[in-house]
Amino acid sequence: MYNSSQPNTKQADVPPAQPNKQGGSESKKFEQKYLGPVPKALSVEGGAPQPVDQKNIDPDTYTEKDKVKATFVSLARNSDLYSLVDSIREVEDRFNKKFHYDWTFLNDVEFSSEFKETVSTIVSGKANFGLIPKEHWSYPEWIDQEKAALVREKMREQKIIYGHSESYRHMCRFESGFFWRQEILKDYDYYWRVEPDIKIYCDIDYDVFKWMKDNGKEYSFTISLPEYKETIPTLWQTTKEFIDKHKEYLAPNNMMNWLSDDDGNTYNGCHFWSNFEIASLNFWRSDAYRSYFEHLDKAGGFFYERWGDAPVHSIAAALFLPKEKIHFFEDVGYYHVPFTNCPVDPEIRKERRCNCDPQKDFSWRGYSCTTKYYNVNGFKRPKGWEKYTG
Ligand SMILES: Nc1nc2c(ncn2[C@@H]2O[C@H](COP(=O)(O)OP(=O)(O)OP(=O)(O)O)[C@@H](O)[C@H]2O)c(=O)[nH]1
Ligand SMILES: [Mg+2]
Repeated sequence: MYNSSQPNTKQADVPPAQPNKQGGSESKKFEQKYLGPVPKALSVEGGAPQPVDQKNIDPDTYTEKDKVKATFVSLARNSDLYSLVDSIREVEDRFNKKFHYDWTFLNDVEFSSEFKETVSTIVSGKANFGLIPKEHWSYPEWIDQEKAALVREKMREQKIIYGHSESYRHMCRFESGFFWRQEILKDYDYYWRVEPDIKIYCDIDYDVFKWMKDNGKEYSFTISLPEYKETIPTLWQTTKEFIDKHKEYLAPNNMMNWLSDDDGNTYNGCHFWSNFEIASLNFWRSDAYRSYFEHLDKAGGFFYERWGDAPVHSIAAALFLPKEKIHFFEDVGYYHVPFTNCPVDPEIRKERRCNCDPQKDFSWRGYSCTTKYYNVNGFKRPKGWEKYTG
């Protein structure tokens, strides 16, 4: 709402702030979309749903100093430039042109001048470019590289998605254990991960970072689904060994029952699709996560199997955070091939000017893990979800 070059000047496309008086005639001028996400409610058996408390962002009191230390983060190759430009455009148009948060681009080789010049012209905040140190994108000394190559050969024959790829493994290990350690991110507290070729379908008229911070959220997602089991044969066993040694890291009120259908014995594969994340960098920087990552990294599964950053992040968030710190953004509208999140309630699509087809929404389908997220949290599902299950 406030432009860094024009503090206290409201953007034209956000309505002027009015006193936030409940019940007064002025309150009509506030719409939920300017104050935060659509509020969730708890299902109460036999009773009316109970709204979940949400500390909204009052545009009347929002000033430049309320901005959070946050940045977009995009890991990309030089060859991803024009696919990433499309994504940046989406995020800028729907959100960041109103807030001007910085963008941070990371690469394992130097960005080309074409890359830097092109993205710099379309971001509305500052653009940072980071070169990933070699030790964050290479084999640790305990990995047997021949064994790793044999695994890739076998996974190619088995046609496991990205199973043959060496760079994909470095990418997943980097996104799990290293992006949040980059020097260039040290002054930021929150980030929004943006990948090439994504879409944002709805207007986001409030500051998502501030909303996350004010409401104590540390991790958020738009799509969740089960992982391909062939990519993570020993991830759960390795996780259980860690938890057995470090019970102190398990959050009270965690979401183990979202990850497991038998009290932690086996993993059901549910994970947040990490190509979209708005989250706290400080969560990854915590002792619990650092020590979990180190344990996984020593076990070698990033190379001897094909552990993805999505299940790794998700297991950590679900176990080390209390469930109320994990938020489902049902109203931003998101696409990354091949899945879509599109609000199924027409009122929400209208209010937030979404340009997506609810028939393509993945949230309420049989294969989605978002249904289970609603169940374990006791949330009431959005109006009309039952028409979008098949
Ligand atoms: N610098 C760099 N970035 C990479 C490399 N491989 C992947 N990335 C980036 O890492 C992110 C994830 O890679 P993707 O290829 O999109 O992986 P994915 O989302 O699982 O698969 P897709 O369905 O192909 O999108 C993207 O932002 C890529 O631009 C690499 O070798 N170097
Ligand atoms: Mg991708």
